[in-house]
Amino acid sequence: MTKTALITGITGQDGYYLSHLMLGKGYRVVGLIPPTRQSSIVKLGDLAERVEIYSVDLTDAAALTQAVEQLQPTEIYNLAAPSFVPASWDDPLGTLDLITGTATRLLSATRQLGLATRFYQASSSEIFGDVQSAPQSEETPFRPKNPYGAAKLHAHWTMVHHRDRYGLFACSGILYNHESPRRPPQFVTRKITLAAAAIKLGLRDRLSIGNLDAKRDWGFAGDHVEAMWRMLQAATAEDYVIGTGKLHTVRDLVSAAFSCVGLDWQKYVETDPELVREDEHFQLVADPSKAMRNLNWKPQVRFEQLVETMVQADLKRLVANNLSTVGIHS
Ligand code: NAP
Ligand code: G4F
Repeated sequence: MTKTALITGITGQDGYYLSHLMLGKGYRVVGLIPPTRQSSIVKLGDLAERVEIYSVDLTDAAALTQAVEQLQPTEIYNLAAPSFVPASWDDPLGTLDLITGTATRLLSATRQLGLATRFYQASSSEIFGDVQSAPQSEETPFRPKNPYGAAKLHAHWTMVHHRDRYGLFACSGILYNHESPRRPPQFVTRKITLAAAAIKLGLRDRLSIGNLDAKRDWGFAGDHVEAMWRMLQAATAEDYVIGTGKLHTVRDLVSAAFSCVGLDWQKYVETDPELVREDEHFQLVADPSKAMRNLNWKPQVRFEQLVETMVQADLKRLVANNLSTVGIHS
């Protein structure tokens, strides 16, 4: 029988890579998209015709339950979230409601309907927040430092409660930063690769950036969605830390991106104190050994390859757009 995968946040970066993976495995893929966000379907590009769309407001518990009852999914991937961390300070309650609320509503629906649906919660390294040690594993204490991290932690605990109390097959992937040419331009990787490409093509001459010494564990989105799927195929429902285990600075990122286009980054990059986040002294880096051991998962794409792919994609896109500046964000 054909398996059905239900995905919230299907129009985001991970939604695209996960849909691609699931379609390749023969799943019927259904995206739950709110009526107000139907215009985002265009972001699915070549997959728009291959996935099904179910229009539903993710904040409407009854409508979500009806969707789950009708679709009878084999697996649910709950990816929808306002995912740009600084924005969560502007709307903490909206962030909490969408992230925690959607997880709770979907888990409750699965439980009430008595389904054997397997549930994936898109958690984040931001739940570790102000870490006291590095790298972080599934045993590391949670100390979120922003409304986004707090909402993701609440969603995580809600999932754990449903697993422990009701026996649902549910798990969290605690994912570190993962990137691709589909990453929106406000995130630092894409901001940099887009700027390097635009400067190379003579479309702009500066890039303003925040803290060059900030560090992250950057992997490829395609690798990380593979881990999501593997978690739901495991014999037991468990949570996993997913990342490359390697730290790089924003300076490394800028240097790698500009060297892809043969430019000296120091001539074009300026720092803007307004873009520096407070209190970023911590080192968020994964210890993915549990996923490597239990899921036989490991990242395939190296940092330099990832940056190169993103820069080349941005060059191609800008050239294809007739060198227009559409889509360039400063
Ligand atoms: P993304 O590209 O920002 O996509 C987010 C998705 O959520 C989009 O489909 C977006 O719809 C939808 N969404 C946002 N706000 C919404 C709202 N108020 N109501 C309904 N839908 C809403 O994020 P991603 O990079 O694919 O990440 C997928 C998930 O993993 C997210 O939950 C994110 O928090 C989490 N995560 C990501 C990373 C990472 O490094 N990428 C790391 C750890 C965890 P539109 O397309 O209409 O905007
Ligand atoms: O690309 P970022 O904005 O991603 P951030 O905040 O780490 O969050 C991403 O990863 C999380 C998982 O670890 C996800 F949960 C979350 O949804 C999202 O996908 O910033 C990365 C780093 C930060 O240290 C930031 O301070 O880059 C630093 N940075 C330095 N200058 C900058 C800039 N970030 C942005 N966006 N813009 C800058 O100019």
